[in-house]
Amino acid sequence: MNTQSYDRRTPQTRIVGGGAPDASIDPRNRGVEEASLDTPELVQAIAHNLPEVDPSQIDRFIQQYRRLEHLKAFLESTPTAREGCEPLLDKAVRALSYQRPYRIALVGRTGVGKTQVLNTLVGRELLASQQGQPVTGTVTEIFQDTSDSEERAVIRYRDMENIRSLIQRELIERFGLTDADFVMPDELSGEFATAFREIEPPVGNDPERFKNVQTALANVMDQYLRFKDEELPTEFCLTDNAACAKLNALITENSERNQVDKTRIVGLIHSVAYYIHGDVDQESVPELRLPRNTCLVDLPGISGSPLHDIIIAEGIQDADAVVFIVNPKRVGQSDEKALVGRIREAIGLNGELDAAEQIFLVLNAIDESAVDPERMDRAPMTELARELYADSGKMPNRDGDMPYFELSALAAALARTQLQGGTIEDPRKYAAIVQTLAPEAVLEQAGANPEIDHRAVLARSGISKLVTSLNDFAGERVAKQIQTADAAITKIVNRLISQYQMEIASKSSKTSGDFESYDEEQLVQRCRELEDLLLTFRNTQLRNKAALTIDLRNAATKLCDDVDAAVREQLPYLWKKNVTRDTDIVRAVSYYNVQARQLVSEVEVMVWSELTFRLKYLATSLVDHYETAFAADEIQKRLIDASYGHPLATEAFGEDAITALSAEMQRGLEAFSERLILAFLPEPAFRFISPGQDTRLKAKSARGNLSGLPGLPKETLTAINGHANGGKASPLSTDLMAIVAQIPPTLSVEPSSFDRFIQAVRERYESVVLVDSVNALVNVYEYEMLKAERCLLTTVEKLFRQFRDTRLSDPALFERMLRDTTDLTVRQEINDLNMKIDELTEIQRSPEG
Ligand SMILES: Nc1nc2c(ncn2[C@@H]2O[C@H](COP(=O)(O)OP(=O)(O)OP(=O)(O)O)[C@@H](O)[C@H]2O)c(=O)[nH]1
Ligand SMILES: [Mg+2]
Repeated sequence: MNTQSYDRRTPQTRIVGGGAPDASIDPRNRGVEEASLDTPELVQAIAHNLPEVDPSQIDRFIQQYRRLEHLKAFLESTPTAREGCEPLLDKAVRALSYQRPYRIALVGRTGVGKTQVLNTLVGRELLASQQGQPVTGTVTEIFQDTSDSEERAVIRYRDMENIRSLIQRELIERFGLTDADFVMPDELSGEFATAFREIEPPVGNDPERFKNVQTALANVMDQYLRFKDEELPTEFCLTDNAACAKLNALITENSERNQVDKTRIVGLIHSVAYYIHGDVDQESVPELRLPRNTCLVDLPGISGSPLHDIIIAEGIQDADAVVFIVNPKRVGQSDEKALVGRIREAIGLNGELDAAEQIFLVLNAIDESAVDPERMDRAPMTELARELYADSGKMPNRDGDMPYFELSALAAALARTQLQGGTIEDPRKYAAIVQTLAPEAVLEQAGANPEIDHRAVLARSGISKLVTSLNDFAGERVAKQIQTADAAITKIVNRLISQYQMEIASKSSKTSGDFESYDEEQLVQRCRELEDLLLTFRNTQLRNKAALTIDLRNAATKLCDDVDAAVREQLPYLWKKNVTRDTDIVRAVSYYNVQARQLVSEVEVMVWSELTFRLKYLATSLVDHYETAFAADEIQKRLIDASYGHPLATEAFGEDAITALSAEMQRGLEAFSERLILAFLPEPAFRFISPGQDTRLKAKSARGNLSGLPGLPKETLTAINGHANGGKASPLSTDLMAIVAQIPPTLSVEPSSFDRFIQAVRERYESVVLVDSVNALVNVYEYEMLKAERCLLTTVEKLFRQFRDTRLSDPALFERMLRDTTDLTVRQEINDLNMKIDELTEIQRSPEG
């Protein structure tokens, strides 16, 4: 036998083992404990604990269970939402706590046979029952089918907390005491107990009733103070006779110990829980089998004492079914009706189910009835039932068309014992009961021990009808539980959704609220900003065109210098190669003409190819210029930033994209520059030797007119120049042949001798490079820039079209766009609320609906 140190501050030890639930006072403690179970395990656990349900019910139960889990997680993450939901949430949690046993409480006046009914149902004389005086003294819970090896009972004593809450509930609240009448101390003490007894009944209350409750509570307090420092036994092995005797002495009202004030302790016992193996031989009386995980609760008799009333209220509080037992001898007496009021009051605390369905009215000990059951007057019972089910709208159909059961618990117990092969103490009494109750069950009258059909007796006892009814009710209970949970969850969810919707409405009214069109506008705006950025960049470039042209012209001048240098370097070789000395002046002149022309045309080709080659550098410098300006204005960065730094933007405007863009520009400008010189070739002014020059020189030589050689005659020069320059003499239109003719025809020539020629050559091409080519390249550059701009604009447009489409489904984009919202907090709050509503809507979808 275990003992428990009865320290006032020590919380009561929890009842463990047997797979039975904690019989804690607060029903909230019996929540859904194994929320993390996987579905198959959950199914198994539910099927095990609710064996009366069918598979579809299990499914529905689990669906509600999952909904509840989801809702709990939601409330966990949103503590403010919890406020006000607690009662409904508790209701749902309670409804879905499949581990909670099916609780059947037995109530009725003392001696009506409550304990006898319980003993009959468990199939043995487990609890004390006796005629003539109150026996059961406390809430007695029987958990069957324990898996513990040893059957045991566990007593739970009242602690100071419990006594304080009893006083609060039963005296202060019930009788409307105020602080002026009475202040509850932190500690219970002898002084307080004395003062407590002297509290006067508040006006407007029945003083006798007040005194009774006051005395009952004072007695409990006395017992507490008397035993608070004692080690009180809590656990009792039911196979140990001495332990059982000790247990009965503690818990039964009529035990010797409880008769004397000094040793009386039953008031201090909150409850006793029995963990038993149940009916080992279920096959013998299957009609008396109750659902698994049933907890039968025996209670003291009503009206026995105010404390009993309190205990009954505590015991009934969590009951699923209440078996209200009356005795035929008392039916119709006025105080029986008064009991009904108490019962209804006690059950009203629960309030979840219709009282009519929940209360099973039983007329017990029909074997004792003076009259034959066949001719019994049932009017008083019907009257009582009417009283009991007064406002429930309908009378339940229990036994035939009667609103109550008629039974003989004793006859049933004796028959059951016989069917289980047990022996009964007093066969004569059994025979007598059978004779009155079920004469047809007497098969053969063989002296003192007649042969009896025990099953027929059991049937006649009426108990199996009660059991069947309780079993059916258990099935309904699960359906009700599912319904209750569904209703509670749906109610919470709907309430929260409408609350959030109202919050959104009120928040929206403070801002424009229409975020969708706000987003659209924002995107259009952003897109326009980017277009402006690119246009501004282009315009700035165009405004700088004059400066760019000057820069480019400087570069072109340098280019011309390089061409000159190349010509200067090459000339001595060309000179040696082409111009020979001949003493014969006439021959020399004719050779010379040909040779000089050869030289000039070789220089011409060289210059053209040099130019073509070098103009590419001008193209490159333009691309460089573009890149530098692009970087200086941070165009790339601004494009990406304005596109919310979105991954699509970093890709579209990334390094690779920009490099590709300038490569394209480079290609365009280079291709153009390569053909640029070709474009000028038909220009006579650009040609080093005019087309007609050759023949004219030949004709001149044929006529022998070679005057001016090595210099050419003035008119010849004029004629040539005039032709080369569209008939007009120009300072540039110098005849190159004539200049060559002025160079001393020696093999090695002073480099400075070529100066005049080189200068004349430059005069030929310089303006084409510095003016025409530069202008053309700048124009093409402008065109290429526009091409690049168009390309960027198209990308921007495409990107923002994409943004508009994915705005809501792309959290990164949405988040970034949110930052641009002027009323960010409100927007954020509304967004949060919308997300909550989304989650709740998911929970809202009830499989029941
Ligand atoms: N003849 C007859 N006697 C019964 C029947 N049921 C119970 N009794 C007897 O009535 C007496 C009281 O029965 P209990 O079961 O102790 O009554 P109770 O309602 O538990 O009484 P309290 O515990 O005091 O509230 C016992 O002697 C039982 O044997 C019955 O159906 N027929
Ligand atoms: Mg009893």
